[in-house]
Amino acid sequence: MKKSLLLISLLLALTTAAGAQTTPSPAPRAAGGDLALWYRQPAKEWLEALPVGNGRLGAMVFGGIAQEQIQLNEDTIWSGGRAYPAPAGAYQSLPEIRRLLFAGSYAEAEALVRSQLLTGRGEGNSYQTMGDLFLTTGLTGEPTDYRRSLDLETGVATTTFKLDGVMYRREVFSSAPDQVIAIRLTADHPGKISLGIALQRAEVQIEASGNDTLIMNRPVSDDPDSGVKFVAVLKAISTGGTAKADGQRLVVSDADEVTLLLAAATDYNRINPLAPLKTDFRAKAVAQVMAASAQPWTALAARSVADYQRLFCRVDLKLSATPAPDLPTDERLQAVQGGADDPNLVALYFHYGRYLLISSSRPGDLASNAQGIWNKEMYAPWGADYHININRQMDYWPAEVTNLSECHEPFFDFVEAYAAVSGRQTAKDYYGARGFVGHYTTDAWLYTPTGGQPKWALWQMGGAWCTRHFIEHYWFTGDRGFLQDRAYPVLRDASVFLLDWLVPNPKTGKLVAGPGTSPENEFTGPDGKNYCVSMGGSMDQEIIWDTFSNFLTAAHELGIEDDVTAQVRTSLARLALPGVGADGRLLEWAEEFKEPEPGHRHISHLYGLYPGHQFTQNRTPECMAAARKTIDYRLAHGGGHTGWSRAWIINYWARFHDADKAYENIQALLQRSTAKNLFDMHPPFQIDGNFGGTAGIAEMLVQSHDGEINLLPALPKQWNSGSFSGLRARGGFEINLSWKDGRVERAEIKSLLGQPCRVHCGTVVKDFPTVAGRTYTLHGERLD
Ligand code: FUC
Repeated sequence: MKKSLLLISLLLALTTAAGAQTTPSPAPRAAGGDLALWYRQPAKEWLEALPVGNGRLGAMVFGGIAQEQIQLNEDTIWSGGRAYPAPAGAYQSLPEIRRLLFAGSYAEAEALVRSQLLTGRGEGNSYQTMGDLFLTTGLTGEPTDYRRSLDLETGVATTTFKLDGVMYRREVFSSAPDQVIAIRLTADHPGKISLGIALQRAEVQIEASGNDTLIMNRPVSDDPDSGVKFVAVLKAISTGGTAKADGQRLVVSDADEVTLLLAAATDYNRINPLAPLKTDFRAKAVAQVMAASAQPWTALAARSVADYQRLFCRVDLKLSATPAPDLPTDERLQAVQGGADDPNLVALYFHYGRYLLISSSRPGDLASNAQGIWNKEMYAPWGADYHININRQMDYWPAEVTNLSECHEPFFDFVEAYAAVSGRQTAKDYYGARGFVGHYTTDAWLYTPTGGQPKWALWQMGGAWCTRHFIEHYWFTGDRGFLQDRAYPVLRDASVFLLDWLVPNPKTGKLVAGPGTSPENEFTGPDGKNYCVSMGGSMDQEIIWDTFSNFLTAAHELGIEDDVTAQVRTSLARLALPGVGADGRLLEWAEEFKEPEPGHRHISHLYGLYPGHQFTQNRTPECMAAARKTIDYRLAHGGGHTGWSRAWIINYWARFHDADKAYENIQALLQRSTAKNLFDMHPPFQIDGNFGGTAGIAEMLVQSHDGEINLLPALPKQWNSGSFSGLRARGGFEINLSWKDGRVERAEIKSLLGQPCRVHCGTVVKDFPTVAGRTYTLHGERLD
């Protein structure tokens, strides 16, 4: 979109009378099309099934006729469990490794890294399936009027079909208030529901209790590495017909209606996972099922939907003036894969991202893992672990801007526990440093040491990167209690580690991190061989710049001045910053090396562009020009080939205000990296791209990282008319906006904290003071 199309003048109307301008309530929703995924056939494979979740309990619904499969998850069911301490004293080899690296002796340095530093474990444990629920219906024949859908407005997955004159209906949801997965099977004729009900999983015992309950139990063992112990309790409540146990199954015959309620509990201790809970978790699951079964279905559903909508309905988004076509989601995706534009599908993808975050990350739960909470395997790809060299941070990019602050909380809990339970110990034992360290990955056991190949394992910035989420939460919410009790301590802890980790480059005197890597990438050394370990890699320097800056901001806000703030300020001033290469690209390493994989999926050295804010057009135009060349070069060499990589690129282009390129990459995300159920594909399935894509769409519509709120900074022509409500901006603002023919029609900015506001739209900038609770309206007016 040409900037001239956005040339508008903004007339500022200050709300003075109470009630004269009320906070806009969420816009009314169109039922179905715009807010539902739907299909004309059952899922043939897991990546076609539809996910439901309450943050902790997840299910994938297949919608089969003769057999319904519902694959189950509980967010703490992980293999492993033992503490793996960091090999102590590894730091003794650091001076020699650094000396070799500064001298350009990469081969010798990497040999020492392997033998002295990387003696810990790498990844190894996995998030696991809780098993499958199979419902054998005995129905045969081809149904008509088949429809399988997931309504994002309610969080309910529904399957309906007609067979032999009977209309069948199944509904599935995962209730947060009642902590059960609830399934109801009905028909429009009495006595038509007959079912064999079975649970299935490896490594469990399954037993029937009475004629209506199945209990799946992963037994307690003395082996501290034998995984989380759990119990799942399934109760079948039928109306009419008969119900009986048959071995490890339940059999319901000729019922009018059947409701299944499933609860699960585990011995995982969310505060300190290394000390399993001793409580009676079986009793807990039984009590949850009993409490849920005491409620009528309508009440259970209404409670779940109301709770879900409290979060979901805060935001609306329309990217087209016309409603979505009444076509199944897979057919629309296929059309986009064939080159079509479908702005409503992009809006659906955005809503789905929010849905997935609400469904996989509620306060008190474990943070979203590589697959959110949805995984069918006993050993998932990468163990579905907590990779923190991009992936898990990306999961939380949409949390604040799309008004789901609460869903960010599991990540804060996770990072704090990670720092406290093992991150500090590892910093001390491994590196002889203060504070806490995190490497490239961790798991439900909060593992912080590292091991394996240096290319991914030797990277110490994972923990520090996670701390930027804390300051972001403060910027969006203004929560000073959070700043004082949570953000400041964790930023301080990360900063003191970094103070101890930095060393002067003997040639320049500047402070550099290392030995480290640029996540998962390699360079060609002077001897023509490929290496990965160096000093002062650009991403490390940018993360340190960011962490120090964020720490100093937090300290300033709290009025804290002490030795640590003084040291951080001094080190920040001496910090080496990324250079620019002969061809004008931002350098990925401190020196200009040849790159064996010029289209590498990690474009780590643009961290300062997004999620950071070190590089902006206003403050660092030269870095922005270099960053643009970097990204063009990567893309020209095949970059963006994983879903999460593509999603990151969308956010990069949004920060460049380049609507066309951002849009091109949204199309590519849908075309190359999206499954039929709209799950992001690395491949395989990895949920980070869903969340990064959602954040990228928001970033195209509103930005607030550079001291101002920028409205529609990267609006592509394909989204010519539309509206959003409820998006949030840093400084504590909530924004509703409508646009037509590429021009802002009306923007309502609600001030939540009474901070001064600077709004930027096209070439127009307005500054004004605000009062907390008031809404300020901007009317667009054409100048051209
Ligand atoms: C990062 C990426 C991989 C993958 C893994 C889970 O290390 O480099 O592509 O996404 O995380």
